[in-house]
Amino acid sequence: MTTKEKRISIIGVPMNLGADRLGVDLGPVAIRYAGVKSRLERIGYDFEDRGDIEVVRPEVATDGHSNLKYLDEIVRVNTALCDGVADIVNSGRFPLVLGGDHSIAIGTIAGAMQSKENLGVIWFDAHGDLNTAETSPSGNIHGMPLAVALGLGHERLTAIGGVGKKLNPKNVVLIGSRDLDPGERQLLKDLGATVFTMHEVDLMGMPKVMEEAIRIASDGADGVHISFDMDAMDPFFATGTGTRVAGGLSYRESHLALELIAQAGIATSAEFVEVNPLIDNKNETAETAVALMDSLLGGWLK
Ligand code: 5AB
Ligand code: MN
Ligand code: MN
Ligand code: MN
Repeated sequence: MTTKEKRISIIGVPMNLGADRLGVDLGPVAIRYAGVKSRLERIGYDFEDRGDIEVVRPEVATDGHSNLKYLDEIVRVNTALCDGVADIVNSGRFPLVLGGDHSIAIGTIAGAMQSKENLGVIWFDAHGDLNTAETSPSGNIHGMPLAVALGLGHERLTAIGGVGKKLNPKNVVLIGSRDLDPGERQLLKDLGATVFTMHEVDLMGMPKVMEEAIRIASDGADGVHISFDMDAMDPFFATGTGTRVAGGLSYRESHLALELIAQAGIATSAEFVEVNPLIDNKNETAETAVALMDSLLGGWLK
């Protein structure tokens, strides 16, 4: 099941505990309000909305782990999300997850891996999301999901979806990076994952970056997950996201990247995360996210 077929299920995750910031929990409702259903139906998808995974309010969540804020609740939600995504795939449909902060990639990727031998990932983000409790400057788990998917981090996080089900770094590609912590830089060198920072995007241009990214992520893989953090975009085009970093992807660079993935037909699951309507301008960032989904899902292909 890739985006070349036409059955899709969305699942919302109103998570903010991984970012320790109010408002990003409203991402799924903002994206629905921006018209995700009608947009995808217009492209010809058989559309199903599986609703939201329940997430408790931070005021009542437990928080007892050093430099891993809200670990217990984040484990619970990601375990449910893993099951939800695996169930969507098992019913022959494409899973599209709406965030919520990026800690939910732990559950999305674990769920997508259930039916795959070797899943590739293309990770659009200003950040590496490769911290562990030992390296994180914030203790926020939304800065850790890619490390967890690679098998690094607290064992209760890496165990979600089954111990041993981990990404191979040779099929992991980061695009748009421009704010990497020292521990993340070291880890990237040690792992040998591919990184196209904004420097490479500027030098090579998006067509060449995507040609290589698509080849590397799908080489020997039986599926590719697309994780799109809205902060990959320049803040000019995505105001409503919590950890903005200047100098990001333009509107067209972002769309072109996803259009080229659609054309290659490699995507088997996707998530759009870190939409925060409380710090946005008239829900523009959710609207941009929906337009990006349209590009990834082939709305522009004729
Ligand atoms: B996002 C930072 N690296 O670990 C950390 O938005 C920021 O999912 C993480 O990419 C940003 O706290 C997480 C400083
Ligand atoms: Mn505990
Ligand atoms: Mn992120
Ligand atoms: Mn980010």
